Amino acid sequence: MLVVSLSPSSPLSFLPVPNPRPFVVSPLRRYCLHKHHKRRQCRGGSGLPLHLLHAVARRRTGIVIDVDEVNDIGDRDLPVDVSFTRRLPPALTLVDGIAALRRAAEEVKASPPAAGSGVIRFEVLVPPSTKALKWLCSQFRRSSLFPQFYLSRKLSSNPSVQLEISGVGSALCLHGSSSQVKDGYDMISRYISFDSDLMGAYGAVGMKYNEELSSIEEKAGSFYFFIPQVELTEFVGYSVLSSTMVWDHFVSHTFEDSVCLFESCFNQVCGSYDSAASSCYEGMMTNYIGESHLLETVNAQLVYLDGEVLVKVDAEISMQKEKFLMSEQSFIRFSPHFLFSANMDLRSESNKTESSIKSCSNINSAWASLIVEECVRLGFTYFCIAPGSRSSPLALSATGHPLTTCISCYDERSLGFHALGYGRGSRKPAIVITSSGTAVSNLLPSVVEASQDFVPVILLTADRPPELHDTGANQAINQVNHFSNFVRYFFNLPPPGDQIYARMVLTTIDSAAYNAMQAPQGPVHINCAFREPLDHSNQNWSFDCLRGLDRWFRNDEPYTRYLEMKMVSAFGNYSCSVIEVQDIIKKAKQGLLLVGAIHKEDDMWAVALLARQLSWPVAADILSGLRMRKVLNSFPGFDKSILFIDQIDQILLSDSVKSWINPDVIVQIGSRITSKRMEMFLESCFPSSYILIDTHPCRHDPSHVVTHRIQTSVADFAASLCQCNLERKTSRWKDILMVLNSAVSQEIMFHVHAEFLLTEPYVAHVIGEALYGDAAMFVGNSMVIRDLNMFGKGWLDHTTNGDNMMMHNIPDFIGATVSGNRGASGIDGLLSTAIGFAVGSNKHVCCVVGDVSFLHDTNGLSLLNQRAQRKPMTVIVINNHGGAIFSLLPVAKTASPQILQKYFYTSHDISISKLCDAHRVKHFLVQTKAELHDTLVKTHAEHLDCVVEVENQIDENANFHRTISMFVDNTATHYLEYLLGDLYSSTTSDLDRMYNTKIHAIEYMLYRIQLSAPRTSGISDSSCFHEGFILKLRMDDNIVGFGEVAPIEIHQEDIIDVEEQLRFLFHRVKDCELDVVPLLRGSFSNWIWTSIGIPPSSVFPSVKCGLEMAILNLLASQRKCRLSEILTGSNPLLRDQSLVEYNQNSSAGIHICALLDSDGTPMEVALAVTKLVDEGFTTVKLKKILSKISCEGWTSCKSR
Ligand SMILES: Cc1ncc(C[n+]2csc(CCOP(=O)(O)OP(=O)(O)O)c2C)c(N)n1
Repeated sequence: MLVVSLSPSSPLSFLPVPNPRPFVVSPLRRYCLHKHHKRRQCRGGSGLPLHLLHAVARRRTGIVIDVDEVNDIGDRDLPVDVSFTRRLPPALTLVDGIAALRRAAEEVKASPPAAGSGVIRFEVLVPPSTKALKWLCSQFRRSSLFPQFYLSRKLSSNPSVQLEISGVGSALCLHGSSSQVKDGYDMISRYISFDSDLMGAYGAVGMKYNEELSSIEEKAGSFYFFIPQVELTEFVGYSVLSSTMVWDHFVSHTFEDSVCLFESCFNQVCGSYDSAASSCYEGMMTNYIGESHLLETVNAQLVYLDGEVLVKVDAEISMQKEKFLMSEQSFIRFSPHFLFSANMDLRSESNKTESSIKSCSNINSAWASLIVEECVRLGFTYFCIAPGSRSSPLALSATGHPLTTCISCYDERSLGFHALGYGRGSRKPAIVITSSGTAVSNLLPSVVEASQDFVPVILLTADRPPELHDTGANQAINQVNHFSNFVRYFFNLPPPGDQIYARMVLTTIDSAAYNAMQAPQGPVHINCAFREPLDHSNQNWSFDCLRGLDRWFRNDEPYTRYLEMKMVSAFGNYSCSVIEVQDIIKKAKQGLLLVGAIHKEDDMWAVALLARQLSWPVAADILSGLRMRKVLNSFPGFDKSILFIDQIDQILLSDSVKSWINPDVIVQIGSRITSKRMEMFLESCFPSSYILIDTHPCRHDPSHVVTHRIQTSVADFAASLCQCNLERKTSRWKDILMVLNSAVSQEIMFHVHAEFLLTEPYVAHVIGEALYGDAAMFVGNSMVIRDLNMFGKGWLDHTTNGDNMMMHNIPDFIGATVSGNRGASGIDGLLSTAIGFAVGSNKHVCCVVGDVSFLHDTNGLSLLNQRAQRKPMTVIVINNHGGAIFSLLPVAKTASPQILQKYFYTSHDISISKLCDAHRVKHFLVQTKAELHDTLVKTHAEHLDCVVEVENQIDENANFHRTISMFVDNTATHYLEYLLGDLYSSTTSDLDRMYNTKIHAIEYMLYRIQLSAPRTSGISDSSCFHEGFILKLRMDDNIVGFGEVAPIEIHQEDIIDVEEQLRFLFHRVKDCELDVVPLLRGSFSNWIWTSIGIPPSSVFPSVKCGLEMAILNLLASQRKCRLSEILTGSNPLLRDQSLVEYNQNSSAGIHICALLDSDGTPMEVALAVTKLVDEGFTTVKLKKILSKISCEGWTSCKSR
């Protein structure tokens, strides 16, 4: 039995549990528990007298039902009268989300429901940086709203997903003891709405909580559950904020009461939440808990119930904790001073810093400890340490601090890149510690990359003291301003001495950190000279130098905090120049949204909302995270709300498209663009306005085309546009772009899949299949990033589908981070950067690099071997045995093969497998498509760090790239010509009309034709007739098109089944829009899927064929042209010659089809064909008798 009680007058008592489960807590957490057990003054965390807080807390409780006191349940176990959940549109920020919930509640308040009982729930998707624990700690420190809780639990998918939820307030509370357990659960289920997967109740079973006494006691059968007023549920890529209003006349809690409660709750929730706050959770937890008593126990673990769980427990009489969804970690605060937690990672006591600094054996060690502690307080806890003697004080302090994570590497160049990668992933700096001399110089490549691409890194380089400089002393070089203007800040710390106030050390770190994090972010360098002793040898020093640090010793915060004063205009208006930009955007006729490299998930979130708002076509760069977006909805076409022109780079291969596109306004988010073709296009297209948005102030405008430069976040920019009511315009230009994108995408897909060999474009095309859950990509330079930009595509996350609780209301897609070293685009340090990125982002990283790049950084393999605090990663090396990129550059046409091989490709036959072996890193070699797939599945399943080597050849790769480019160029040119051709240019809105064309009615008629001889393909009978259906489609404007549905036995089609399917299609096809594009190039199946909404494979071939024919005939009648023109475009003069040939070789000239028996000699057949051609037949189909692969009649021969 566990009994804990707490009242203002009695200290917390904690009696041992009879069969205690082992605590899953680290020594640190045990220590923290000990600290909080100390008796405190009877004051709440906010400093208010305790009794007052008690009173406030109780006033704000919603419905409370003590099940033990309910004698007669009656029909209270029936569902409430009204129960619904409304999902509001996604919000740009958490503040917007809160405002949206408030507005929704206001609406309900304005027209209150008449029902006597009900549950109304609102949910809003908020940006991914809104984290449950952070929200709780930063929001509710001074709140008098209780209970406040946090829980996390692993979902059982593979790999498991962590679900984190926190919440405040109680809309409903139900508690009771064993005798009434069943009825109690029935009563909870009364309130749980089944139309919301997220709705749940939280609490404890086997625990009796007494609110009056603030005590909790272990008691079998007891339960305490509450439905929170507001909760935040965190998912991969987004979070959901929800509010719940419950009223019930049975317990005299009216709708007005629930509104009152809601309002008082939201007044508190509106506090600020700084998503960018870099301080670590541990620090936040300490502040949040403040002076309260904390009880840590696994027995009082939170459990939670959703609708599904309730159904299961409902039938049970005796309740056990195991039957519920248990949290792995939980935390609940019932009052300002009564809280308990299970398995939480809480912060150590303060005051410890003072003693640890004062116990330093010498001043070097004291300064090093101050530096490390200040970094930790700033939230920078990742230390990358290179070996060296002069840096010993720093290395010893960093490794000795309880909250740091350290990694080492003998190669400073790799280490520097690793720190860069960490900064890329976490958007906060890693700290690099090196010795003096060339150890420092080796950091230059990574410093250059960090500087060019605005990645924060803090370099602490050890140095000799001044008296050893310029004297020929060993390993002493000039390290002052070593990185010149590649760093944002440099400071040369004097050698430590107790005559200097230690505060100076702290302000130096704070200043460096500020400069690293302030736009433009980047690397900062502090050179730290040390005299001996460099180890822990004793050497007296005076504590006088610590004067002024009392406040710092007492708290957990950095010495100097740099605060931002946000200027808010008195009228909430934007400046004239911003209004000017809004105006330009409003008036744009052909606006294009270009998304360059962006790094934060919140920015991807904001861009998606911005794109929806603008309704412009979106061209997303591979580094935007939106190109290889994670598709959450498995129904293709569901993300139609945004028109992604993913194939823009390839579409621009066509000169005619390039000169046609002509956007009048371009808005570019994120200043870096990968595609050179795109850059060249931007250079030549001269839009009237080119608006660039990025957080840094630098001139990133290589083509010198930017007319408006706005230094702001995407969210702020999108918010400014929210105000100007953009109208959703449809335009012919946009539609054509969509068509071109779809056609080129089909063309690419065809080529990469049709090629038997495992090609590099194929790898880029399917690599998304290797991603899952919260995966991210790191892409190398050279061909890899270009291939991904050309052939990469979104991916469907299979892992979260089954277990994602919100399948019905999830967004269509979310951004998936793709990172790369594009600041200076070096092929050095890529592996090390990728590993750092995996640590910093805490994601499953898939890294793809070329072989030369890989060889450039094999020392990075030593970092791969240290699995400290990171998820497993897959490194894919595209081994074409040299630098393939040069084979596609002009030099490949002029230089001799020998020169190319040796001085450009740097061809090699180095064994990647043996290099991996040497570092004990798992290696797989793949040579075929099947092997690639199998290996990716295997590495995923086994959670391994591994290198997957994809074998390839430079020349084959170059040829395949050229082939695809040629076909894509032709396709884009052909389609543009087709869409702009005579047929569509006669009136202004032909294309629009095309989209407005709907099937008005569908009819069919059975036909039966007498045959002169039995069918050659008949299996079951030798009947002399052929039967099928004539399909008639009619448009709104009474234009009709006919098709023939001719069931064929070898397709296992039966006339009755076919008729049944036709009848079914009657309803589905009516009112379907005739989007002409998917009908072409064999993509009729797409039309069936996206427009009719049924899987194409379930449609009989004869029905598919007849339907396609009827639609094509319909379109031909509508456009008063021949069927061939519908298929091939109208104006052959505009056509590229190779395209003409290509089309002539396929089916460009189909006029009439003829079917010919081929049972004669080849000569006889040839003569018969010649005769038919002379008669005007352009397409003749040969009937192959022996193999019985025959089609009955002409309906099937025109299908392409
Ligand atoms: C540090 C550095 N050195 C040289 C280059 C020039 N360079 C660009 S791509 C490339 C070849 C890369 O070969 P690989 O990594 O195998 O990729 P692939 O070209 O085969 O895709 C070289 C040497 C560079 N970008 N950075």
